[in-house]
Amino acid sequence: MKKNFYKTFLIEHLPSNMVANYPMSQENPKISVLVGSPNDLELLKGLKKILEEFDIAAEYKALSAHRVPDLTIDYVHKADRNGTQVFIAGAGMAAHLAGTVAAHTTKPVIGVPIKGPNLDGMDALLSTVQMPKGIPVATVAINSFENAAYLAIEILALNDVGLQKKLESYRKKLREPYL
Ligand code: AIR
Repeated sequence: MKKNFYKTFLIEHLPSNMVANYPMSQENPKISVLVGSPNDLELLKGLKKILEEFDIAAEYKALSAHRVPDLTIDYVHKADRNGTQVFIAGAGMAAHLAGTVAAHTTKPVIGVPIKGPNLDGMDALLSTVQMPKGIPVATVAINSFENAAYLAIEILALNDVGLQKKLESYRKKLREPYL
């Protein structure tokens, strides 16, 4: 109770970059994963499994940059303040979700273009990857939420030796079929 009061006090009174550096309890998500539609949520199975294997707390939300822009922006601000270190944003078609997230946080944003019904995902790929200079979105392959998860883990591992070790043993396993 005391701890929560202290945390709420910090969130309300300190600049967000300072709050983000305050060591949050385990239940605070390190990674926020957004998709543009509830229909996209099923694509997150592989990503969820990877984050669980690496024991990383994450939060999952369906939010559309076009249909609920206000809720999307509110969520990004809150997640940023609550300690999210990396955002992953996946959307299909005219995919502006990752760019919108990036506009409202200085944390790294990983974009995942989702394959839609018409252009084989090229529409979302180009909408996500072609950010004008100044505000980047690190874009992974079409539907590749798994690579988004690994990239997010690599970013977190910059400040986490335990996570770095886990990544190294995962990479060793990848080598096995070639030896
Ligand atoms: N979308 C929804 N709002 C903005 C975008 N870009 C995307 C979703 C989904 C596709 O549009 O990410 O991949 C179709 O959404 P729905 O809800 O019609 O299935």
